[in-house]
Amino acid sequence: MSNRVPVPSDSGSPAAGGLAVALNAALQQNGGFWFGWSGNVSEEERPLQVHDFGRVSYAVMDLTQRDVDEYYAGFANRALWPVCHYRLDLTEIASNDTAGYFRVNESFARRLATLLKPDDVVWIHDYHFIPLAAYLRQMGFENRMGFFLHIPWAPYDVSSALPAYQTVLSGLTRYDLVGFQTRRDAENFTRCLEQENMARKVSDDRWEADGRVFRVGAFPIGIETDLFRQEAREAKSNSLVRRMRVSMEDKHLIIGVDRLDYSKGIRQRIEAFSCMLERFPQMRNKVTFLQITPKSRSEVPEYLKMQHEVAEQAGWTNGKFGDVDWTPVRYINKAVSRTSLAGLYRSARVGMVTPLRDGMNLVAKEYVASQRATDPGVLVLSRFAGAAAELDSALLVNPYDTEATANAIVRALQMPLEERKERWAAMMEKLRANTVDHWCAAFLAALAEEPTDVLQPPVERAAALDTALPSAAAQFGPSWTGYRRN
Ligand code: GDG
Repeated sequence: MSNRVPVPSDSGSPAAGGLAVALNAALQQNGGFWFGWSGNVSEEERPLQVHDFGRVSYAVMDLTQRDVDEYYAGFANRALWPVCHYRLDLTEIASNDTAGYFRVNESFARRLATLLKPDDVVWIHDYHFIPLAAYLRQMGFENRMGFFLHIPWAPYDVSSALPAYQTVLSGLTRYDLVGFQTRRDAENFTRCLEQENMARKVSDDRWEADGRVFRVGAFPIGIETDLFRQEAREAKSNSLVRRMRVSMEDKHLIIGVDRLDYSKGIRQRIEAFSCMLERFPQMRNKVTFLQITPKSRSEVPEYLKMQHEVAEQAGWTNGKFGDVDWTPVRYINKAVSRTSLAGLYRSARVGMVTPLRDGMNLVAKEYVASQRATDPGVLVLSRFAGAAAELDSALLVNPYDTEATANAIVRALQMPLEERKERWAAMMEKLRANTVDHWCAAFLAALAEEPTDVLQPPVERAAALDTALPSAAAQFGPSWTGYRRN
């Protein structure tokens, strides 16, 4: 289950993108449902729309405008997203949104309940659906249920700023397996449990809450490494890649690819590029920075604001350093095809992946996978991306430190071939050992393992979730008419 469902087109071909492909493959193997929001808004309650392709059924439901405003644009993207990315300054708390989040989760749970068979395994993805298992458990479902968080989990002092924090946290204890991208996220989460006295450790990765044992682990997501390499190799003939190469003349290409999101540090990255041009004048007219940034979540005001900020930073750099025959920053707001992307990565001497905070960051992995073994480019990677735990042979930077990032760009541009090859080979080894298929299989295998632990009587602790959930509904529920954001 995921918020968006990649329903294949009538041709039956699965949606592109590593995650969709991996999950489709796992589902095709075992047969099953992929359930979530259709992406459509409808004011009447319409039946589930089910599309069958092979052994997989894609079941989607519409949401009302109010649902979308409160659950998706509201609680998920204005509270959970910023808090999980350590941005309390951008967090907006509105009781209507909180109520909407739980209401919509309950409604998804009710719909899912009509599909569930007793031996079904349920795998729920991402921050939109944290309390889903709690609702299903309340309805009496004892199926194996796993949850994977694609974004970071912040330390206690940050996480606890979430509205309905305890209810959200205890909702996660209702799964059999809770997966995070990195050890750091998993530890942040278990420390939150300890701090709230909500669960006790049974063994290395097993915890107990209210008589149920659940597992917590790190499952770093991967990409389709070989396929991406192949796509990059074949992109030689791609017309967009060719046009780009011709227009570059003999300059080096630096590339950045991100959804337009404040967590990705795009403005700070362009600033570091500017700083590099300022401090190293010999680099002027020798490099071009291409930033590909499809717009996202434009319905959230903070995203509109940053669209302007990034555009302004790019314009400022071009105005200051550009010349009649050289545009230092090429900033585009549209998406390009996956093949073009792979080809552009391969053409770039430097890949800049400098988020201020990121669960994993697949662009870092895609950039590395796309490189030529004989002449690989250099990855400049933020220490605050989950990918840094695996890709520690990249040039790791603190994206808040503009001058240090500028120095890293120069170091990357001047790095001798031997060092580039060594660093790249070390990273490729990791990417081959942990593809998206491995990730999928590892999570599902861990989820299938039944706990064998013999439990001691539970220790006394804060209110059990079964009582906390209805009270959350009452506290934030429809009868609540308090503060409403304009
Ligand atoms: C979340 C977490 C975690 C981007 N522009 C284009 C394009 N893309 C593709 C990239 C990459 C994907 O979008 C972005 O993935 P990321 O991992 O970088 O970031 P999020 O979207 O924030 O994803 C993240 C991820 O979930 C998976 O668990 O790694 O930390 O935030 O695949 O290539 N693709 C095409 N054209 C574009 O213009 N075709």
